[in-house]
Amino acid sequence: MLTNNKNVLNWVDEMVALTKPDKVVWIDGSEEQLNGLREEAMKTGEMIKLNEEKLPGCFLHRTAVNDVARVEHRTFICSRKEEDAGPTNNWWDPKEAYKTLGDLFDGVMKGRTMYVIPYSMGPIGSKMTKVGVELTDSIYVVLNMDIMTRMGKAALEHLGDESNDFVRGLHSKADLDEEKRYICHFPEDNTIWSINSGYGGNVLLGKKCFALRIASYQGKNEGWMAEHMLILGLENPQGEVKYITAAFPSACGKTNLAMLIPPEIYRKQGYKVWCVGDDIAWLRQGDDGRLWAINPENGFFGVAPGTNDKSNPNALATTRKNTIFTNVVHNLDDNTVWWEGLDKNPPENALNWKGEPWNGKTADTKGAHPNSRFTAPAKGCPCVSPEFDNPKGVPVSAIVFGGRRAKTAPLVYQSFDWNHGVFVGSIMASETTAAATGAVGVVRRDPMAMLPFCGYHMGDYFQHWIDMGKKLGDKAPKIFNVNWFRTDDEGHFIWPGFGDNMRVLLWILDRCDGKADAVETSIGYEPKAADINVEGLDIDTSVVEGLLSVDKDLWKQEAEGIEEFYGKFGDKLPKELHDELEGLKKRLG
Ligand code: GTP
Ligand code: SPV
Ligand code: MN
Repeated sequence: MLTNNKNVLNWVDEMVALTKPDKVVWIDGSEEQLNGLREEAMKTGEMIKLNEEKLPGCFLHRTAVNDVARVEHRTFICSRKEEDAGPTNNWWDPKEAYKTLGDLFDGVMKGRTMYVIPYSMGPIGSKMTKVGVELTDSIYVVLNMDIMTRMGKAALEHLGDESNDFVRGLHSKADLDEEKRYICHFPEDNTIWSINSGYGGNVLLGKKCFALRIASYQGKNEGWMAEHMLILGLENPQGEVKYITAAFPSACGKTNLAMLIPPEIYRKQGYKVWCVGDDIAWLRQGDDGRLWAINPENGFFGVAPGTNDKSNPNALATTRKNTIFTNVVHNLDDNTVWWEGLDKNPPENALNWKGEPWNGKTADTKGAHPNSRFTAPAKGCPCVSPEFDNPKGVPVSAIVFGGRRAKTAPLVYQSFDWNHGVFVGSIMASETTAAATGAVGVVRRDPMAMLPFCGYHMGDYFQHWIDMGKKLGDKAPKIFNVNWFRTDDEGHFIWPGFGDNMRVLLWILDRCDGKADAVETSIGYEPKAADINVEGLDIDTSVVEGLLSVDKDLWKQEAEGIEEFYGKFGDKLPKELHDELEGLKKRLG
């Protein structure tokens, strides 16, 4: 045991009595203990050790074939009142959920070991940090939590001997039965129960379950925000760094933007991008009145396919050491890994993500799962921010929303003010991706990229955004929307994206500094096409004009869609957002 905290000890005892493991192991975070677990997982085949010379400290893991993504239809918010979960969440009466899952958890760890994982979300010692304890029967979970969080003794020391303010997470793989797979959140009890899955977002309980669903609820009650946002610092040639947070839905480009390498023309001048976080931001008003952000995580759980030397060299470099790969191709010739979009040289003698023989030269099926991922320590990233562990976090100049929209949304626009910015975030829509089970490529509303992650009523969440704006006043960050995914008539992306997104970020920061002009349109402020620098690109200003065009007919349809979506929230829709929608309709004529 690593603590004298009775609240922790009593709860662990209770869960041991329920799940009845043969053995209980407290995870202290030491390399020695972790190495023992790696050995054990290699013996059972749960983890495959990769080529130590080419990929030192790296492992491959394959999940069950029916268990490769988040399961939104089996994810529940179990607040006492149904109304508190709101119209966008699956609600389950907590009494019933505890009963149904309690029966499934009863004796589930017989013949297995329970690992007790204390972990900290946020730098140890930060006022913004919160502690969780996850109980699991999966070594894969322990080894991933080691990368994704600050795990072990230090987390319990941060909690102290008296505090009861920790999130109680219980997870069992059970038998991976998808009919009995449940991811349940009890926001009023600081509790998460997850059973019958072994896939990242369902089982690394510090991530989406705690740092977004539970934390968003805590943030509403305590006056801060938990958001599905990357955090990056952009350094100019004078050495000044300004920070931007950006919310894009799953698999829509957060990791890529967070680690961006500027185009050559900017690199030469001395511009740099620093990565503070790639998925989650906790935001709080600082003593100076501004909004400050920390990344509660300690690693990246990134999408593998499409990651390569051109698209995201920093992410690729990050994955060359101490990384766990999940559901990618295993190259048997040199015991390394491969995925679609890594290079044009797929291995011939390989196993696909299911572990079946696969010849990348002749196969007509994908080798890696589209949602295959890498778990890599943030400290291994060549552009990790020097502020990464700063307990104060970083001050935010701009908040950016964005999604995958083939036609409607322009490359970039700025909101008229904070409340209009909340409106812009609330009307986000994006094509679905492989990050969750279900259809891919279907446009759905995903406000602030939080549709699957908001732990309470989305109408109250909008109100919380409005209230935060009132508190921040004229110190509030400016709010923008971007879309890297507009397509031409053949369905090709028009904007080059990736590193070139820097060109858009520069306009955004210039707007924050009052240095750039804008054109007022019916949806917000847009750059003049000439203000997006296309030097060194294969496109000219007329293409940028196209990317910035606002099709009023499409937007009129959009306004109808928004009205219908807003209808779901009834009385809980803040009046401010209703007024913003009326304003948009008026401007569209
Ligand atoms: P989650 O980890 O699921 O939250 O995803 P994410 O938002 O971090 O997305 P990520 O950066 O991993 O990108 C997902 C996919 O989008 C990858 O296949 C990328 O190659 C692709 N992508 C990212 N940025 C761009 C871009 O600027 N343009 C285009 N065309 N594709 C992009
Ligand atoms: C996402 O789906 O947004 C992810 C991956 O970041 S997961 O941890 O599975 O949620
Ligand atoms: Mn994500």
